[in-house]
Amino acid sequence: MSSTKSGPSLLTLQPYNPKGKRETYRIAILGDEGVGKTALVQRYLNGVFSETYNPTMEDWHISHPVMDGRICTLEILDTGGNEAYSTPLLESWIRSVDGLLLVYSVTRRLPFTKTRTWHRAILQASSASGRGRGGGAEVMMRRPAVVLVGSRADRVWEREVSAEEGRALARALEMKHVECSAAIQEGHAPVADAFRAVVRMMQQQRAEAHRARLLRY
Ligand SMILES: Nc1nc2c(ncn2[C@@H]2O[C@H](COP(=O)(O)OP(=O)(O)O)[C@@H](O)[C@H]2O)c(=O)[nH]1
Ligand SMILES: [Mg+2]
Repeated sequence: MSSTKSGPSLLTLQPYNPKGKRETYRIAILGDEGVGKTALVQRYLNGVFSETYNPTMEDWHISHPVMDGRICTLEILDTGGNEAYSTPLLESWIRSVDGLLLVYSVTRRLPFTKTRTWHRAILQASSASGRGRGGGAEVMMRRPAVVLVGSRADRVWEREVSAEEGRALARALEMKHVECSAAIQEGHAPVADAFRAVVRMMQQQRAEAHRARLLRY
């Protein structure tokens, strides 16, 4: 006689959502000044693109992406990328989010090279003990989900960083990689793919943390 299991299997990765509440995730957009962080956010949220450059200080946005037929809440912190940022501010941003889009421009070599420095800062901030979001031990040890985003892919004649270099760096640093352009309408430029990829990674991390907790008890 076959038996039917009730409840989710421990081995099935489902987003942790104990009371059927809407899942909420928080991400920050990091990367050098002028690489296209704000343009990505504006394309994703409002479907618009502006040629005008307005430096960002620190802007919060909210969106409600649909993942697997369910609406979730995504809080987005758009940062300025100014090198004068104090380390404590950068660390507090990194510790307050579940995931990050680390952005470089495919048209500029230097910001691409500096993604390694940003990545080191992310690792340092997220491994500092006792100060993780939520305070739980498993939260302290977790690395945020990171997607490496090569922006301005429409500027093919200005390209300085190949797609393969981007993919190789992402592989080496255990990140996902997406190339996109905020200047081109969705359908041709997968800006939303970058956001969906980080939400998917955050869902998986949360499900894994939940499973680890269940296995401990
Ligand atoms: N052609 C093109 N220009 C872009 C793209 N993304 C940003 N820009 C331009 O690059 C400049 C800096 O972009 P912005 O998003 O403000 O950079 P941030 O400092 O990283 O937030 C602006 O003039 C944008 O219009 C893109 O995908 N394609
Ligand atoms: Mg900006």
